[in-house]
Amino acid sequence: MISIHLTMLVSTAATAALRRAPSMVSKRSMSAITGVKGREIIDSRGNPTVEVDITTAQGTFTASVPSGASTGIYEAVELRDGGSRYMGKGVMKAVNNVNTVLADIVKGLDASDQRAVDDAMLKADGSANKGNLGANAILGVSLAASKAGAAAKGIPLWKHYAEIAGNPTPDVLPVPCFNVINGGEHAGNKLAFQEFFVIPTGAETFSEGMQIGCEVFHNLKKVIKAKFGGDATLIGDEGGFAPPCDVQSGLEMIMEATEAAGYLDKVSLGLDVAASEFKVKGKNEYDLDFKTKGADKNSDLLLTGDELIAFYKDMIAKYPILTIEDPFDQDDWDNWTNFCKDVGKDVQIVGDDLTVTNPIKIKEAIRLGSANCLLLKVNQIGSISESIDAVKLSKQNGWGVMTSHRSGETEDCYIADLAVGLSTGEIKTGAPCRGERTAKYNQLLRIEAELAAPKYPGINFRKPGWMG
Ligand code: 2PG
Ligand code: MG
Repeated sequence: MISIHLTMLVSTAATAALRRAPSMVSKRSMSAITGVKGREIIDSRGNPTVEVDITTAQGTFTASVPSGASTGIYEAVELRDGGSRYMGKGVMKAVNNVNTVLADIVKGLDASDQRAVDDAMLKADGSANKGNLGANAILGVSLAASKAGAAAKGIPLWKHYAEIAGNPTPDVLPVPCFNVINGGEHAGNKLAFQEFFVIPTGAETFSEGMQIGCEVFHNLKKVIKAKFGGDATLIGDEGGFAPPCDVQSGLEMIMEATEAAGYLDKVSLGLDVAASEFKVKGKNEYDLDFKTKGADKNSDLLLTGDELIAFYKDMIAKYPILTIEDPFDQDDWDNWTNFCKDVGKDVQIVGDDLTVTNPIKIKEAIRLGSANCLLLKVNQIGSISESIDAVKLSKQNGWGVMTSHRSGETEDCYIADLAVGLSTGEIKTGAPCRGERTAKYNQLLRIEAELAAPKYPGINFRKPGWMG
């Protein structure tokens, strides 16, 4: 009975489609959004996050939203349910906003017109920080629409992003920054700094860079095991090791692993300090022992802004460090500015919590000379169009742009397409370990294979070509 009914339905639809001559089916109607469906899924840390399906005549396109742990206080609002379900981290309110308000607004819009889709949602939210509908709800729709838009044009996602942004040469693969040691809020060790990058600046191609990153990673495991035993080779939130080391011995072990792998001439290093996490409130001080409480605390690790600058300069002199992210707290503009003016010519100073992918904050950092690179995190601002605005503004002012994952991730890999489409020249998406991290690196390997003449900027990752 049921199968007869279904057959009748299908044949009625088929007849209707046949009656429409192909020329009558406009491009607009092929890419018009006909369905929007949100749901709650689970991220790499076991917390709920938003996934959205967008349907057009060409099918259903799905995207999901990442989530940070060391979030900046000026990021767009991630709507969480509160209460006891999932320790308050449920996202059913955001999902409901996708399925009601946002679905009503975007249905009928052309998915390939990203700006129109995003603008309509921003208008409906009406707040400065997406606090009404939730940046996680809005971004889910924005991302899924971008995938539907690429399909409507019959082009890969990276090319669609390039077209939206006006990038005529989307042929540059990003230099991968592999976060091989995890600390800060991303690991249970005492290490204050959050991320330690191995950066294969001396590779000739992206795939060679991948190989170098993986081989150094495996060698690092051996170095850590020899020093601290097997228990110390457990991994943190972004797939890097989380040994009981301090900053300098972490850098030392990475150098040792790089030498053992035979790549001393091909590897540079980088740091994400994530210093907002350990700024002492109301004082010009940073507590590098912030994870120790009570009497065991080491007061030698309490540094003033000047002392922290001196420490960075010492590390820069001793190790091949080319990039430092969030060296100071998100509101500590003076130390940012002093430091960037001092070392910014040779070392990239990356704004994450400071700039939150927000053009207003980026303009201020440009005006003061507080940073010289944008960390691009789409969920800090909450839409693809605004993310592109942030990238163009940064590039037009001579900044580098590092595309970034979040510490809570999904298997979705659109940031790989974004890095190529916007020629960001650099990307960080964790260690070459854990599926939600390798999903992005693997998508970059696919794009590299697909491009006719892929470029790899290597040491020129701060100026990869297209400058907005
Ligand atoms: C960062 C990120 C990603 P989180 O600080 O740069 O590595 O961490 O997503 O926790 O903010
Ligand atoms: Mg950061």
